[in-house]
Amino acid sequence: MAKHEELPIPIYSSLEPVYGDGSQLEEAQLRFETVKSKFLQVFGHPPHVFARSPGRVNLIGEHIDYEGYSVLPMAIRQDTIVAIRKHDAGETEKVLRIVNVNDKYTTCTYSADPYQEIDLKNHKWGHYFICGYKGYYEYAKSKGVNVEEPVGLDIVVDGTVPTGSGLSSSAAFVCSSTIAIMAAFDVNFPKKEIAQVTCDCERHIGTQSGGMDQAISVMAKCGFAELIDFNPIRATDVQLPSGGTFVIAHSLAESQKAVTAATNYNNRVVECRLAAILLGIKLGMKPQEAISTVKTLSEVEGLCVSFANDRGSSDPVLAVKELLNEEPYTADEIEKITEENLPSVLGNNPSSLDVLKAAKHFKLYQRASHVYSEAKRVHAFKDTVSSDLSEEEILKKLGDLMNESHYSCSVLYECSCPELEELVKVCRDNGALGARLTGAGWGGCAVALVKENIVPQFILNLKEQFYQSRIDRGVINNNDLGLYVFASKPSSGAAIFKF
Ligand code: NG1
Repeated sequence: MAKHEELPIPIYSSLEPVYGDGSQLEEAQLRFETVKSKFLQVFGHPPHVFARSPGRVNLIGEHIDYEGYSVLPMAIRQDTIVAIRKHDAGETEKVLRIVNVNDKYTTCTYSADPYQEIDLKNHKWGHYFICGYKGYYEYAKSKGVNVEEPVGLDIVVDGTVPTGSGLSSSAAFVCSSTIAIMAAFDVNFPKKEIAQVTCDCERHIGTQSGGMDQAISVMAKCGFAELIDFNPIRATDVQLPSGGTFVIAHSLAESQKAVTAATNYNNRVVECRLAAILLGIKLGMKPQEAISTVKTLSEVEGLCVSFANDRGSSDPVLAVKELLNEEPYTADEIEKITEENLPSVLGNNPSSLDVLKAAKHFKLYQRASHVYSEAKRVHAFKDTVSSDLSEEEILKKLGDLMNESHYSCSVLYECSCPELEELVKVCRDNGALGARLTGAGWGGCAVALVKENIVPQFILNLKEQFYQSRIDRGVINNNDLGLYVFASKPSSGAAIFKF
């Protein structure tokens, strides 16, 4: 039998295989009806096909996917639905018109040119669809698919993954867009290839992202979290202990990843790259060789481990501690070691140049320590789940690992914020076995591991101690609380619907 990731995206003619048969199905039926009537109302035709892709919560393994390390997320039920109709070749209007069911997002219109540049200085929600559109053409061409002359596309989108929440609304949108476009052109590919295409094409938005979100959105299986490995992308099922539940809670600080990329997300990618190059040089590589071959910390891990081995340890963090300065580096200090100026070390990549312009200094010691230690925690988490410890002990250990991960994100990687710190503390004070920020951070959600039997009381306490003051101040509406704090079970991955 073909492996799950070798299979193409499933095509269904009813909603049940994805949404089950309970209240979730009713909610989905309503959403699909709304999308369809919006389509008819705006375009005067029904859509040809629908695609959906879920958001995700990352349980452990933060900011290490782009360094080549495995991560451990699960898909959540919130998703993005994209309905699409491909124009006939005879239809004259060669544009892509993207409408959202939510009026907050105004209609975006783009040319049908698949090689258009995305205007990054003028951020629009529709840009994520264009990422998928460009991705489809680039990939289909590379696979020898006859892509023909571009035609117009009509699109309606409906998303329930809260934006800027660290639950990857962006990947849910990029993946559902890419898959809907493929379905409209009547092609389908193995999931692991689509996971790679969608990861590559989301980078058109200007973030140098890793592949975690797209991989889980495309390859998730109902009932399992997944250990995602990279190079090549692979997913291994992880059965979570039944006595624990993951509760997701929004800090209500919105994290605009694409807008803050130069100081936050891409800044960390660049710092990791520089840390890796410096470690490579300190461990015997010629500067030129390190610059041209080392892209990620995982590539110099072997050297760091050998260094540690010689000192009776197997921990790469030992090399970081002994070879990098704890004090932040200036650009000059790094250039003395690389013997080349930083723009050229970073290949004059435009988004890396934006990072250099914005950065005062570079905290290489802290970032590398986080990455190596977080990578270890992911495997410790996976091993704990499959160990023969008692369920009580397993849950306790998973909670401890989550707490350590949060500490590392907050102190070493500095991707937390005051609201997340407060929320994580409230979670722990109310019985969470572990709690941590999830996703890129700088706002967005926390995830807490809570014993199944206290979940309702836990959520009530969070309401009282974190959300009530925000409801009183009008930050959120009392009736919307369920959108901001909820228990989540692992959901299924992307799907195509043809009715
Ligand atoms: P969010 O911002 O939560 O969607 C981002 C990246 C991930 C990963 C995490 C941090 C994208 C699409 N996703 O996730 O690849 O690096 O941050 O672990 O940029």
